[in-house]
Amino acid sequence: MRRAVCPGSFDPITNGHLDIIARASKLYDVVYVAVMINKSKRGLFSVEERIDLIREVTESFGNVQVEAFHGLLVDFCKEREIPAIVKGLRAVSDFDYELQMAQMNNGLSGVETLFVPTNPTYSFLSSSLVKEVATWGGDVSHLVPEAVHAALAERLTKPE
Ligand code: COD
Repeated sequence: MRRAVCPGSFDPITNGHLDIIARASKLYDVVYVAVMINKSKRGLFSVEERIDLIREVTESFGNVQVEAFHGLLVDFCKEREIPAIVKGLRAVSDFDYELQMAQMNNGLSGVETLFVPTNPTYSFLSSSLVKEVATWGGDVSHLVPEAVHAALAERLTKPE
């Protein structure tokens, strides 16, 4: 069974993330989506909300498992016998940090990182930009799945 993981914060999942997960799901038998918990960073969506949204938008792929994890990504991989991390690369600016993480993860446990070039339609896209634009009423409907668009509209119009 060929397994890989797509890790991230996914606060919230965007069409850029979804494109990478969809492409990984064609290459591997099982793709884990690991929602890595960072306790020092308060998200717009709770980890449970992010997981529900990711499950909803990846359900049709048929081989994607979504889980939360607190700790090192290499430990997530070790516990599930996952030999490969799949990451999307947007631009040269991503490369420096992604290379450092890939080398560190490989040094820690031997896990390999495979980079998938972003779909050019989404090369500028990040969760933070989506949240910023949506907060000020900009249209992000073409940048996120429908379920995420609805969740953003609800979250950003409700007082905290
Ligand atoms: N197009 C293509 N790919 C994209 C796009 C896009 N528009 N946007 C995001 N991606 C891909 C990238 O591969 C990105 O790395 C991934 O999706 C996740 O993106 P985010 O923004 O949701 O998540 P990040 O960057 O906050 O995630 C960082 C991790 C959580 C993966 C990292 O910090 C981590 O592995 N943490 C766990 C702790 C650990 O092991 N630390 C040591 C690392 S060496």
